[in-house]
Amino acid sequence: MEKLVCVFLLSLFLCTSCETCDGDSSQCDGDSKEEGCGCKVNRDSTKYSSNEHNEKADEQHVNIPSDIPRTNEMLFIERGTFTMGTDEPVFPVDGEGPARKVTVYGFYLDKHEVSNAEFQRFVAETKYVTEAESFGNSFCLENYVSEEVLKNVTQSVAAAPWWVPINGADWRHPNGPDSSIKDIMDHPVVHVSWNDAVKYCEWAGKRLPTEAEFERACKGNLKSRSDNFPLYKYKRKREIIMYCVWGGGMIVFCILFLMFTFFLNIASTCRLFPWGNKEEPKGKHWMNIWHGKFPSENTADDGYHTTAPVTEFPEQNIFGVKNIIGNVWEWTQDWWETKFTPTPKKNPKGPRFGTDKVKKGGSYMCHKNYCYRYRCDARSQNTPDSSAVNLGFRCASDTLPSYLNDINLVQEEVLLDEDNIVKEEL
Ligand SMILES: [Ca+2]
Ligand SMILES: [Ca+2]
Repeated sequence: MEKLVCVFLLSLFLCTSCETCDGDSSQCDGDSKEEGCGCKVNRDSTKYSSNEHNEKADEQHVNIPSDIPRTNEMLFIERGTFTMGTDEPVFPVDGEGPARKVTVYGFYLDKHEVSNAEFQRFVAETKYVTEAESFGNSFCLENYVSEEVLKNVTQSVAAAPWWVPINGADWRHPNGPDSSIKDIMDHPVVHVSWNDAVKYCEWAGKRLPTEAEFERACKGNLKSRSDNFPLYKYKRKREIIMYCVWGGGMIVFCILFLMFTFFLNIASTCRLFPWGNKEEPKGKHWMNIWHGKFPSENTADDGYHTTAPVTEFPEQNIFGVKNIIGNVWEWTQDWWETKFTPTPKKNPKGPRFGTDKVKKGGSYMCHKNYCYRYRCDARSQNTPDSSAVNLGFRCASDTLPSYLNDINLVQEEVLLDEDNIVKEEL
């Protein structure tokens, strides 16, 4: 009997531990959307003329150091059906759920976020002027703007005073007019609007990924627990434990049931991140987020206070993507909506119209206690002309642009069998 009690208690412990992968939603206020993950830009400033900006751009041209390799290669993301969204949303108001089966056709996706160096090539060739440059301002995080520049700031976001509109902040000056990208050419370009990102992708012979494509690439063939055990989504472990307490004579059955569900899901429980559920598997950092107490303390445990090079951190899943979670938020094609149904869909492209565009992946400003959106299911939005110091993008394409044939590290065949998928899980 003692052994039986031990097994029962062990099962309860294991199941309770497993619940931690749901995320501690109680620490994250779903109403904090406007406060932490971005802010809408009031684009009512007068635009500079293109000529004026081209002259400024020429003056401020930044050479690309010769030791910075190209980071424009693309990965092949094979056709597949995956679970988009979740039935256990941390922020229900964001439209993180419900979970639904979505089939995405095969496509190519940039392995990296678009870097300053890559964007510099685009601007040098096209003389393109970003919207932040045209409007003359963009949003920065107060912590990294110089005192000199902050003296002239008269506005902030009431609900998020650390967001400040800075005149002269743009992709060449990420933290205000007295900052530079000279030493961070391999970091992701920021202060690019959705409209800017579309222009870059067109120039590169690519396009922005749909939200479904982004999430497919993020989840990397890892399965949701409801894939392996559909009953789970209706009978959560916490509920099962309550049945056991009330069941009395059903204890033996419950023990067997709990053990069965645990072992069935041990290799594929819930999927918060591209690599699995642990934020720092094996004690290592796999992404660039905020460590410390936001916004007052940034311990940079992952090595970076703000952006990191687009090549930094391990490939985040079997597809080989880097920083698809963390570093900077990334624009997608889709217009924003929050009402979804569980109906399976094929290659969804979002609503036809809208006011905001979807961004995915979270940024270096995200913390679990604040804007816990560095998860594959998480999503947020901004108007297409918005820009900020933590918002960038990467491109997708239906076919591989011919100029990439020689340098692309395409994964023509992705390991699909379950054994290999399990090996990749952490
Ligand atoms: Ca960091
Ligand atoms: Ca990212």
